[in-house]
Amino acid sequence: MTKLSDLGFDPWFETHADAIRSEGQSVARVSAVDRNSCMIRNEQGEIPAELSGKFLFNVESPADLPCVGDWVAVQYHNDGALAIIHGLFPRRTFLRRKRAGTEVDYQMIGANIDIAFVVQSCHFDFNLARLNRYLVMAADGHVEPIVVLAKTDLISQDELQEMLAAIREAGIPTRVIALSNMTGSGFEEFRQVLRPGRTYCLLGSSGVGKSTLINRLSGRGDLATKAVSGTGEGTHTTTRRQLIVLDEGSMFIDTPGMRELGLLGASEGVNKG
Ligand SMILES: Nc1nc2c(ncn2[C@@H]2O[C@H](COP(=O)(O)OP(=O)(O)O)[C@@H](O)[C@H]2O)c(=O)[nH]1
Ligand SMILES: [Mg+2]
Repeated sequence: MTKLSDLGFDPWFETHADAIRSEGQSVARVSAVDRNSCMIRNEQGEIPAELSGKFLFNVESPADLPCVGDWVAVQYHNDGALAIIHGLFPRRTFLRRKRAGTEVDYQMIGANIDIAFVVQSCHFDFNLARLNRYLVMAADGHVEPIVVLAKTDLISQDELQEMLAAIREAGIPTRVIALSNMTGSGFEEFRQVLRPGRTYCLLGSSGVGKSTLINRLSGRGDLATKAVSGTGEGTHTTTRRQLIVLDEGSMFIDTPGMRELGLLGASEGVNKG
């Protein structure tokens, strides 16, 4: 059976448990959030969850709502087939974006992420300003970043060296992993970063190779999309955010593309979904 610690519940969260969880309540992790539904993961598996009336009543901003990766206090109903969310644990780390038109209102993208891989494709996507915006976003939420330069098969060794040099010249000290999903070059270095019970996410434009990378990790192909339809909903797949547990125990939060993150400048938004 899965333990909560396998899902990332560690002593830091444990110290908050008494304040958040009332008698008769359990701890679970939010594994998917859709427009008006969510799922949680516990020791048994994944089940639908709803917010208690009192919880909803106390919500003052979107950031108060559970997001994928959050730890929550829940009560089970229907023989454990439904969870009611009563409380939200503090977030050790988070990724969030400003909501359009406001300075203070944030939308959560994911919580309790240990490492964010900021993925750019060497081929068409490499852009230092955008890379910096992602790194700022990670730093803002206390998430450790690692830069991934993907599709190295499409450029020469010299071109790759120039990109690596450009990153250093821009004063970015972040670790960089260069890889190709086609040849497998660099993949082992990427895989070595992953640890069971830790949570990762892939950030980056559409088309840079994020899903291909997750599918390669899972070794099963198409896992990212299967996990979506596997919940039986499947219609709002583009807005859905979900937690994927890989066989070796590491977890990935599948985040949407950049346009949705509000990071795209007007000139960058065309033809990338
Ligand atoms: N040449 C090359 N193509 C890749 C690589 N990784 C992914 N692709 C292709 O790039 C396209 C977009 O990949 P995808 O994983 O869907 O990107 P995502 O939008 O970031 O999830 C697909 O056609 C992939 O087959 C790579 O390392 N090299
Ligand atoms: Mg994708």
